[in-house]
Amino acid sequence: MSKHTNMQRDVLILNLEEQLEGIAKDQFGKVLKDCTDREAYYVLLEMTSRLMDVTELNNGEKKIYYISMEFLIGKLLSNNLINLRVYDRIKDILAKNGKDLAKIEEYEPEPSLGNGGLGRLAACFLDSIATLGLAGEGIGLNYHFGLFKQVFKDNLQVEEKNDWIEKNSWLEKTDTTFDIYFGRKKVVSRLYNMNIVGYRSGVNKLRLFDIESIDEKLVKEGINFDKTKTKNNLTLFLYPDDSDVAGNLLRIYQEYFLVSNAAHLILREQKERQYDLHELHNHAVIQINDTHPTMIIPELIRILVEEKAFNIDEAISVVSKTCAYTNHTILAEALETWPLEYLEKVVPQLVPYIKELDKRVRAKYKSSKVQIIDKEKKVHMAFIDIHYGFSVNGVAAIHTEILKNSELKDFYKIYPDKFNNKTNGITFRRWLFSCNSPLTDFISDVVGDGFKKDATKLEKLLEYKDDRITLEKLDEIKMLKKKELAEYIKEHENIEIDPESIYDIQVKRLHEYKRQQMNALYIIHKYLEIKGGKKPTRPITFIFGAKAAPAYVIAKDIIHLILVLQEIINNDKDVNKYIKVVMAQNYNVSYAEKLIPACDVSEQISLASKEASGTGNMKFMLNGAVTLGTDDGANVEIHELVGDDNIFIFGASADEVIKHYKKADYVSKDYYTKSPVIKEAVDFIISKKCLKVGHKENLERLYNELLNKDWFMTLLDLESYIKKKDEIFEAYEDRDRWRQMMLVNIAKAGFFSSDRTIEEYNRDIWKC
Ligand code: GPK
Repeated sequence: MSKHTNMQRDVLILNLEEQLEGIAKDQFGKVLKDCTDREAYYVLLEMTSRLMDVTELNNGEKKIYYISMEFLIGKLLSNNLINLRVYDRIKDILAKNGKDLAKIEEYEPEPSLGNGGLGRLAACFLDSIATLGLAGEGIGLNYHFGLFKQVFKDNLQVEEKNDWIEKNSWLEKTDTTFDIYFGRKKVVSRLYNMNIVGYRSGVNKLRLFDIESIDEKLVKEGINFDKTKTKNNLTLFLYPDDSDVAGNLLRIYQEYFLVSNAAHLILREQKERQYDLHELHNHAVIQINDTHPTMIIPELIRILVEEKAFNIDEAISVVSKTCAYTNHTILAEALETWPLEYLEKVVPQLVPYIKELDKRVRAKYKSSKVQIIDKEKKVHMAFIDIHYGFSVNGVAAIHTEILKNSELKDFYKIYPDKFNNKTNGITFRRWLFSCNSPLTDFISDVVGDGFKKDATKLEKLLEYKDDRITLEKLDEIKMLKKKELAEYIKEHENIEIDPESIYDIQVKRLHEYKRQQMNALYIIHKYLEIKGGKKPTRPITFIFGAKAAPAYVIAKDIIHLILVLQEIINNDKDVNKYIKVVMAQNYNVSYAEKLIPACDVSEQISLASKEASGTGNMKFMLNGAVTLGTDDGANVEIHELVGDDNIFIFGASADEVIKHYKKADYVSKDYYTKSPVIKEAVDFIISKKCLKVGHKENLERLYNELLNKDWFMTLLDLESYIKKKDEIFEAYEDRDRWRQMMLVNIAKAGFFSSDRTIEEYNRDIWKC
């Protein structure tokens, strides 16, 4: 950091109180004490922006461009204050003025720029890239209504637009605009910047592109709008409903709009720095976050050839040395394949280049399995990345092995050196320091502050494994967080929960492979047991949070079932003393920050082989929850780190599951017929009790799905799940053992810091 900016920063920080009063006076003509919480929020926004403006930009000869359709950044105020090292001082000043930062924060709208793990990972990565002082930026889109806002009506999910952008926000409008062409159709883009400040480090930028000609009024009812009006709708929503052709085309428009802007931005910067574009790979590295931004490859090649006088061989060579690809899933539906015909419609200028790339592969490799354009004229986007990028990484050890040995094995044979693993991570600044300050402070008291820069230092906690006082204190903090959550849930869901009960939490996007339906079947099983006179030792609160894609019918049926169970169970006097169900409405990052610190049992129950990594599992562990999970994704690594005694693993292994798929020999009905426990639970879905408060159509469809398809093998693992879950609840009663498990989980979480992940990306891929 230069002396100049350092000094400006010091001056600002020395006079924080004066500054805050000055801003309050300018903006609202009041002293801070008299400001409302909302006004205080704007004062803090301005203060933080000023501090960021005098924090030096991270710089370097080579820059990372993390291109992603999603950045699920969450609220930024607390995080920015923590990273700028003024959090405690600001808190004190506010307290002196009768204000509570937590209350003020409620007025910050949560940016709605992502959907689930992939988007949240991108946000954690930006935090770590900045923290490690690497020059790097995120490039994404500025969706006006983002992902939808979820509301429950009549026990169903209803989608509403999420109007999150305020005039006064972290977004900074720039003068940069580009002309983006879709064939001959032109759209003008506009760049907005957001500062991403590292922890005790410099600042980077998140670049968000928008269209100038956006028309928010296109959205009339819910989240419906005219999908064909590209010039006006392009950045309205993340994930337009893609169940029809217009939705698919819009998604391609969005993806091309993203990458074409990115290409312009990157090439402009190379020019400003007077770099030779033949050396692009020495000054830029582009990380392609899943296949969504894959078109950056043909787009860069096109521009180099058509506008920068490269020959095609040179262009392909330099672009291939610049681009790296991360795979986040093996689910076929998420591996994009676009009909060539769609690409011809949206981006005809790219098609000759895609065909050229395909032709070169064809000339070299005969196997039909590695061709970019298949027999049905579908373009396999991932295959472009693998052939024409220099790195392919999976996001957890088991996931990368599955890519190498099964899903992408034909590619692994050709390019063994391109494949590498980068186990995901999370930023501890948000998922510990900010969301759980009592725990953070306590850990600092016990083992010192070192873990804040080097997360592996959390291991020092292990020395206190037998220390009663430490263990009791951990439990006290958990109770505090459970009480806070109970209050929040009372206020937001109007459900009363007992902090003395076990909090069992499953929060993540709703998908059949994540198997929220299996959790629901356990709840039914428990309900029936209680009705039959078998009571659990201690009350249990089952908490869910999940949005279903608007066009994903079965996922919405599962939400319906959970809401139906919530209504039946919470209103049944015989049962609600022992169990309760909470389906949190509009689960998002801010909600996660309240749920995770309060959790006892972390549900990570995906069908083995299907969850590439998971990152919620890491956040829960870090906050002292114990995992109930399958040996899938990063659970495998958690399992290895904490050992058999500190985790509860059940269910079929990834190998077994893959075999079932290969042989196509899984028949869910066999499990239903053979097991009375399974039968009873599944039948309850269409029982009179459920049909009374639920909808026949939804419940019957779900019942039939489980019985006749069950593509993600719920019934295969249900019995072992029930057994393990009973075991974990039993284990909770051995309070000493449980507290030790909490401690071990926290102590071993250091590996999952995204700082470690980013160090590995940089060491093996980016080399900045
Ligand atoms: C994977 F393919 C995708 C996707 O479209 N969206 C998404 O959130 C998730 N993911 C995986 O499902 C998680 O297992 C993983 O932890 C996360 O990406 C980040 O890698």
